[in-house]
Amino acid sequence: MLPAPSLSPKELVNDDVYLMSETTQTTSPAAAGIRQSGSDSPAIAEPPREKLTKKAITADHPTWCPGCGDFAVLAAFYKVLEKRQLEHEKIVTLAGIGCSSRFPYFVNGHGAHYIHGRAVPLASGISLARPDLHVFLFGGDGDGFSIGGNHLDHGARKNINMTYFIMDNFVYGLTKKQTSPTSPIGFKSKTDPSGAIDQPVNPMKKLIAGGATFIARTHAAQVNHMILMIERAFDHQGFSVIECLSECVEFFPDVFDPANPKKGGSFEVIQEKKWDNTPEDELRHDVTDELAAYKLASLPFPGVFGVFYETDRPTKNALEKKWIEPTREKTGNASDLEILQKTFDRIK
Ligand SMILES: Cc1ncc(C[n+]2csc(CCOP(=O)(O)OP(=O)(O)O)c2C)c(N)n1
Ligand code: SF4
Ligand SMILES: [Mg+2]
Repeated sequence: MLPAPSLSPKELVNDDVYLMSETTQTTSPAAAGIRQSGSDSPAIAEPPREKLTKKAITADHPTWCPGCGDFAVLAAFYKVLEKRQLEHEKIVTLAGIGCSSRFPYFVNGHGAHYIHGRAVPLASGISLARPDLHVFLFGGDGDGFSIGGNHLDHGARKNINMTYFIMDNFVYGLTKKQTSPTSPIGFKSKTDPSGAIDQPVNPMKKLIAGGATFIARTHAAQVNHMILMIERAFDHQGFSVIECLSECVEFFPDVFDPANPKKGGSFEVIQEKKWDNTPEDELRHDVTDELAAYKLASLPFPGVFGVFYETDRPTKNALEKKWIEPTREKTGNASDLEILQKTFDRIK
């Protein structure tokens, strides 16, 4: 189990106090926590590299509306790449379709803007084929919980290695204000002119039930907290998901103010167990307790923020590797191309 966060609650709610730790400002892949290639290729000595800066990570200028919550998410992601020195060729940034799904355009690295709702299958293929890459997936509530809801469940139960960051704005932003699966009852939109009548999805409950092995919740107005959640998700082996309340200022303004202290709300952070045998610890949250996570997920809006659930379960990546390697040996360690060629030759 990973250690509990080392930032104090004050640090977590104050965007201005985040400082990069001295120990993490390094270009060494091992020290930076970069997953090493799962292949057996001999290590090639790499020349020393320049420190990765925000400038090098930045690609196109974001095209979101001024004030959109997604800008803060991008800034938090840049910070993590910079802090962990995650080189361009070691990451892949993927997305479906939506305003939030424009994300890969703005990150200098491998990336793809894919079909609406189909980003999890794409990410799954990349994750399984390229264990040396860290797969980051970004998208919206519509992409993740509506059209892609089924894929989300299967990525979760298979525990495929990736970090999925869902920018939940309770609306379809790109297509200009339709009810989304997380829109609250009564929300007036182009699809529900007299107010939504359907019970919304509870993302945390869906993810717990689906079998995701790391589940967290954050808010785009809390940059330090977002950074911490992304890092925790990145360090987790398996299907890690973060739901982030990210305001659509155009089509659902102010909806997340109740969780924003700068707008009179309250941002309540989950206090995780420290296992220090103190009476206070009895009240803290055990992230490995699925039922406790479910209870937290049942709290009324705006709920609480932090890690709801985390468990160790073998990833599909690791399980597949166990039979891919002996099978490869049987072919005399032939390359993918050679195996493909042999298959074609057989069916000629
Ligand atoms: C198969 C398919 N169905 C519908 C659409 C239209 N469409 C594009 S984005 C979108 C919803 C976007 O909402 P969300 O995922 O919440 O992202 P946001 O724009 O709010 O960030 C829809 C319905 C599409 N592009 N492809
Ligand atoms: S429409 Fe909403 S979600 Fe889309 S860019 Fe504008 S503010 Fe952001
Ligand atoms: Mg949305």
